Amino acid sequence: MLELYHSVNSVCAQKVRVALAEKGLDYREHLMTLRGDQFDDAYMKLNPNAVVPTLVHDGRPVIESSVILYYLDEVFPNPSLMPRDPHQRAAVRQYNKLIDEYVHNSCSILTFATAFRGWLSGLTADERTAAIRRPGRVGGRIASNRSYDDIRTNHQELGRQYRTSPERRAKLVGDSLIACIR
Ligand SMILES: N[C@@H](CCC(=O)N[C@@H](CS)C(=O)NCC(=O)O)C(=O)O
Repeated sequence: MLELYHSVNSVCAQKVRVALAEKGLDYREHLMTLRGDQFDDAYMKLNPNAVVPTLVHDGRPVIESSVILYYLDEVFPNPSLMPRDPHQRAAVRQYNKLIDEYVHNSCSILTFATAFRGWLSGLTADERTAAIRRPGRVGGRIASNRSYDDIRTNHQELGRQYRTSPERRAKLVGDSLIACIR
């Protein structure tokens, strides 16, 4: 059985929902609010990073959205989400690596703050700190001027790779795509 811990707005979770839809796989949903439930002990046993998504397959967790995509493609190979050509497969991994290692990290604090702005602005400073639970990480990123430069640089690089690659269709969708997100 497949189970997916996810949240509606999370782009990382949307990636996995697209893959599941594309492969026509049924799964049990665990919809998270990300307003503290990501820190529940039971959830952190599945995903020690306290983020979504987490896929659980026959009781065994798989974390990290890109790793989950590769896992699903290996375990449920039809239809394949990867191109057949090894060079194009390498291009898919390279594109994902850029997103995982740079793009997401540089913008995650801002996107989290934007998505939860309404909720966060209604809390006191102490409540906000308790809710975020990672004051060091969040505060450090916000205080750093590099954050804004990182976001700009990484997104420019993402756009450059996407625009200049002859395999750009393959990078995003492999040889076929009809996904419908639910
Ligand atoms: N590298 C991770 C990132 C996951 C991630 O940051 N998820 C966000 C939503 S897009 C989250 O759960 N945030 C909750 C939090 O930071 O407390 C992945 O690709 O799965």
